Amino acid sequence: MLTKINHIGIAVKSLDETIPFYRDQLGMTFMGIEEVAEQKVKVAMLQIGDSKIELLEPTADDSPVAKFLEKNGPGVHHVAYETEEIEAAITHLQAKGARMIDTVPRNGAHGARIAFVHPKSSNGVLTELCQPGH
Ligand code: CMX
Repeated sequence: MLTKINHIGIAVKSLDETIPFYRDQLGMTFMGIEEVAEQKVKVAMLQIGDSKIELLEPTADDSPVAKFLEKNGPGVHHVAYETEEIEAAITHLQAKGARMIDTVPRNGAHGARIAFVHPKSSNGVLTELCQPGH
């Protein structure tokens, strides 16, 4: 049902100030920046091998990522698991007792369809299901 970790999301105050660490010091490939207006974030994706890091910068004071930064400061925000069948994955998790924030998938970066499991139901780690747009 879930095939691998698709990416790790990291909340940052500024993409411009953070990208050089991942691109220039760690040597990751910079894949570009996209605004996800619905989520009030700008997202930068970086890749190394088959692994991806998603940097998240809030675009408004009431963005969920702005709230996270206020409370915790910059750091790991979520772990995203890949699936080819997001509706089935949501149904499966609900049947197993998980509390979904999204019972219907919403739009994520790069044409993906995503759904979040509530952090209270996943031991404090915000967990995302992600069906890539391909
Ligand atoms: N990790 C752990 N706990 C988190 C959290 C996170 N990333 N974000 C919020 N929480 C906690 C809060 O601290 C809060 O805890 P308390 O009740 O103890 O205060 C609780 O969860 C509820 O948080 P909230 O922000 O008040 O609640 P909302 O229902 O408004 O939003 C959430 C919850 C997780 C959906 C939202 O904060 C969020 O982060 N949404 C996802 C945004 C995002 O990453 N979008 C980009 C996706 C792009 C992509 O991957 O393609």
